[in-house]
Amino acid sequence: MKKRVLSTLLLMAVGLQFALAQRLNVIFETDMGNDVDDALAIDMLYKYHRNKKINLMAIMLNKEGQYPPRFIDLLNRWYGCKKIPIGATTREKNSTMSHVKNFTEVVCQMKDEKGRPLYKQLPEGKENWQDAVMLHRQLLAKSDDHSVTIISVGFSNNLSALLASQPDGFSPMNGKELVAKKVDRLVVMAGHMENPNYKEFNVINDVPACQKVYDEWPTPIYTSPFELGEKILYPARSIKEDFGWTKHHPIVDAYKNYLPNMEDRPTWDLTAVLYAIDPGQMFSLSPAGRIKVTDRGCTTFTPETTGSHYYMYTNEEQRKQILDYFVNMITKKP
Ligand SMILES: [Ca+2]
Repeated sequence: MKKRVLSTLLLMAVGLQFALAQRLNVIFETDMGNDVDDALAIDMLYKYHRNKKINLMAIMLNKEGQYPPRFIDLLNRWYGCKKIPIGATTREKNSTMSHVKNFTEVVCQMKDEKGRPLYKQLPEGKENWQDAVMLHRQLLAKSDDHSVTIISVGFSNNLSALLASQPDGFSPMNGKELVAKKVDRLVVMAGHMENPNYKEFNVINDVPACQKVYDEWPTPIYTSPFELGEKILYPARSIKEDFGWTKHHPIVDAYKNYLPNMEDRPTWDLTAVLYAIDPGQMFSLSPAGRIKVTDRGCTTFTPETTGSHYYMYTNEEQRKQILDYFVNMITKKP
């Protein structure tokens, strides 16, 4: 009898290890606060994490200010994922949107009928986030080789600084060596592959950093360009009608604050998350090639058999499938 219990336990342990090994390790880089597609995208990540499809190792802010990381802390608590570490950029005022009061601040400051914070969060004045580049290095150093997927849906400042980082207490490798050894691939929302004159927001907010990442990143890069997410609109109708199961929802509040007139919104950042984690047959992929970022912030793709850059595109059928997937997932309870 004892033997049987032991062998059952052993089988369970092996099964658990297998399940853990199957989980995709993900680090998320976001400019949360500039547009609400980051908020919709992170809803998906929390659900993948809670369903054990991924191990969300960290959430990194490449947008400056205290409210973007404060908002992530609030979301971590709301989704029951308090242990996910938060990294923040140390760079000051790096984006064209720095001056705008954005939904991260608004949602953090929402109050209930008794004047208390509507959503549980870190007390004012406290910080539980750390330097994003240090956190990247710390997490990569202890990861298995080629086991980490980085999804970047904002600016490239943190990733560029990671590449430039030097050996430290976490690893004797420099940033580029560390990425080459530990990262499997980078999935990015950036640029425009159909219009070589288009200055895409994520690119132009830090052109030198974006150039450095596309020129020097030592693993394959998969890019979801502007025109992909632009053609798949998240329906505001869903935000208005599909969340009756909860009185308060921080992503719904973020959406309403960002788009008070309740327009539909392109799904740029969501497409990068979906491609990285559960693409199915919903995307088509370019041949191998090389993406270059011009000094003006435009992007070009040149096919090259030895290239390590790819970009995604979709047909109408795929776009329908992707939109159904997004609405179905985002409207579900976590
Ligand atoms: Ca974004």
